[in-house]
Amino acid sequence: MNAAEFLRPEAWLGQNEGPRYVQLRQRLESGIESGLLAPNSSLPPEREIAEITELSRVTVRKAIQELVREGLIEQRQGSGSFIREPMNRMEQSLSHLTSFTEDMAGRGMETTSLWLERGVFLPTQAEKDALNLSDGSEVARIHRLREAGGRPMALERASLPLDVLPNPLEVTTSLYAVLDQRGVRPVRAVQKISAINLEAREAGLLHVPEGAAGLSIERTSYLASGRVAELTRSLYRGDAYDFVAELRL
Ligand code: 16G
Repeated sequence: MNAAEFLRPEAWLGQNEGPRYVQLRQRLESGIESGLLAPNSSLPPEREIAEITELSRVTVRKAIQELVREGLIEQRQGSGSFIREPMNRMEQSLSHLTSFTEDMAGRGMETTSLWLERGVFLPTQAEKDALNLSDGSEVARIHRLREAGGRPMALERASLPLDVLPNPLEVTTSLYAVLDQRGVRPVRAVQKISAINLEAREAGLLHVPEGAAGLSIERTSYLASGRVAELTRSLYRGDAYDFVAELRL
């Protein structure tokens, strides 16, 4: 069956089954789910879908816009709408204090970073409080887009006291590898996870539509001495991760 046959309205469009754009959206979703509308293939043009389904172009556009918002379809300037490649979700254990580089290496993936900010700065009040910084002290900050296997995964902003990381420029790939070498790798961490909707700039960097679901994870990690080593806020793509915690009695 090709896309045009699949969209013929006799098979799915009903009089009393709710708004027509919702019915069309559901039909397209089921085509994507079953693989009939394959990843990276193009969707027939709006005009053609309108002809096949006998729906108005406004209705067709509305259905497609919802699929774009859901991240199932991508609109490429000048060349139409395409089915997006689904993200393979990754399971991430919440019981080991590992780094992004280690997590991805464990899955056979190489990581790369796009640097957004890296240097020594005056701390914000939140950094002062979290890192117990004394008045007048500065903070090392690294902000990067983290990619694995060439795909953007998370935006991460880490802040560390200068005695833990005096020179943030030393970090070229893994922050934890640098801390390890310096003998200040954290041994314990507390994480707070919250659901968010990604704002335009964040969504753009993560290659998802504005407002897409994301996970915000704030990690505060500690040295064996009890000193706070790191305050990091990571924004993960919501379609990329499942966080898994093991519970025992
Ligand atoms: C992880 C940590 C982050 C840490 C980073 C170090 C979470 C939620 N966050 O992304 O706190 O700074 O790893 O990674 O897991 P790196 O050693 O690869 O730079």
